[in-house]
Amino acid sequence: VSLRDFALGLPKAELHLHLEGTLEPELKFALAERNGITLPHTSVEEIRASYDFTDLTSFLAIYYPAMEVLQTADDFHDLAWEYLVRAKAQGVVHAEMFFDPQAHTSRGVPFENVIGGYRRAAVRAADELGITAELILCFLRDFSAEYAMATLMEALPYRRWIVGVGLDSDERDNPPGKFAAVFARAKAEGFFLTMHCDIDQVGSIDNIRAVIDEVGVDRIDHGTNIVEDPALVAIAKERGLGFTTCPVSNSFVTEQMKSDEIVGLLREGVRVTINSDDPAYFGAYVGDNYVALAEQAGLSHTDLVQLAINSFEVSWITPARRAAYV
Ligand code: ES4
Ligand code: ZN
Repeated sequence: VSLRDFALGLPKAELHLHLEGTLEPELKFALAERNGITLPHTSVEEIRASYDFTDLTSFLAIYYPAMEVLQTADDFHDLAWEYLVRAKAQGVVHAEMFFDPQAHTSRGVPFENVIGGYRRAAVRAADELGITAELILCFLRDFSAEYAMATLMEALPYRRWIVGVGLDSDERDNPPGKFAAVFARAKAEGFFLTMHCDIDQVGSIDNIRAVIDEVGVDRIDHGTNIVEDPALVAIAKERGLGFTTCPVSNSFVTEQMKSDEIVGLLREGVRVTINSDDPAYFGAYVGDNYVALAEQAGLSHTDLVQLAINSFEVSWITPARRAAYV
């Protein structure tokens, strides 16, 4: 069996996936039509061509405006459902999916539409695809801590539908400490915690240290700059901390996949995982990311198996949550 077939067929969990980053040009076009929105583009090909960026800032400047087509609960359902169908074809048997409610509530879309549509797709995936899916509420770090706290409060009535909270968007000038109180409250409410520590940010290693020591996260999203501090790597390994890395995304927002860092951590026994981040924008779903990293770094079939094992070990599947599906 070819490396590609092996990588795609390998049962895996996807743990770093932004649902808003799964908006394929075809669906964007269809939703614009359904909602009577006039896009600046007249075809799917033009939308695809507009998904063009060179770094994180230019990516986010395309990413947020694209979401205007998402309005009703059905829209959010359709987005998540299409992702889950694609994910299944990539070997995903469990997905923990980020969603950015503030990217929608900030433009007047009710929180209920967002979470209601996403949850309906997750339940449907268990029924019709035989795969489990959970939601992780992500705060946008370029908005205020007060708005994040208000969003957390708005989410509490839906807590059974949310496994954990995360933090994403532009890390520059928005260090983890800005959200210390929000994450302390989320932890007290029983949510698992993760935060993005993006690649090669100013002060990356200090942010990673703060996220481990002060916030007390259960996982780190990206976080491969941790290799700059071997003592911190040793702590991460000892605690079994999970890292959700995204090779193809890295190659878009920086110059490279960061395969040396990812494989270095894997060889040291740190629980690194491979994920897709924003697959509609980066052109690679999670299995494709396994293949890309394997080809770049010369990984063996056994390495890929270890990466898949890691994805289950650092997932937030718990006996109680599993029981809720059966
Ligand atoms: C993101 Cl690549 C990336 N970085 C930061 N925040 C994000 N949200 C979605 N994709
Ligand atoms: Zn991400």
